[in-house]
Amino acid sequence: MLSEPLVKALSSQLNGEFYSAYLYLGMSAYADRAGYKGIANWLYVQAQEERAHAVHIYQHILERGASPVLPEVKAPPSTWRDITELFEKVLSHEQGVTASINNIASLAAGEKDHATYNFIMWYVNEQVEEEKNVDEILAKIKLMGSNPVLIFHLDSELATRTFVD
Ligand code: OFO
Repeated sequence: MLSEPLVKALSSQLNGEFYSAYLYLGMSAYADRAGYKGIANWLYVQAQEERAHAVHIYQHILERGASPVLPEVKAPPSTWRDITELFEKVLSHEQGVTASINNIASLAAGEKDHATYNFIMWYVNEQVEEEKNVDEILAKIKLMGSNPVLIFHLDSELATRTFVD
């Protein structure tokens, strides 16, 4: 059975994952309207991944005999100065998510809840991957400057991403 503090922390993370999905969905719409169809696809797939992250936390809470708390998901911003600012926000958002996941890992370890610790380790590893991917995209965007050919190539590259649950 999950402890109260872990139910609270995992429920808050569940809510945060849905917020991430909302944030990336809104970003995807912005990129689509700005003509970056490939970037829009990458963000849309990211939103699908975030929803899957939320659902897996929901399932873990239930499997451990507790009830998830489901508060309101706050609305994300809907507009960005440009694609650089958008990906800077993705990176800082993911860094915040990493801190929150690490807190849950510390809490589970402190309580000797090995099942939750093992469960949350998947997220710890996922955050390493997510931060690395966004960091690489951001570095490319900064190198490209306003070169339309390079931007086109990056957009085409990001158009190939597909969702894998
Ligand atoms: Fe769920 O990994 Fe991003 O937020």
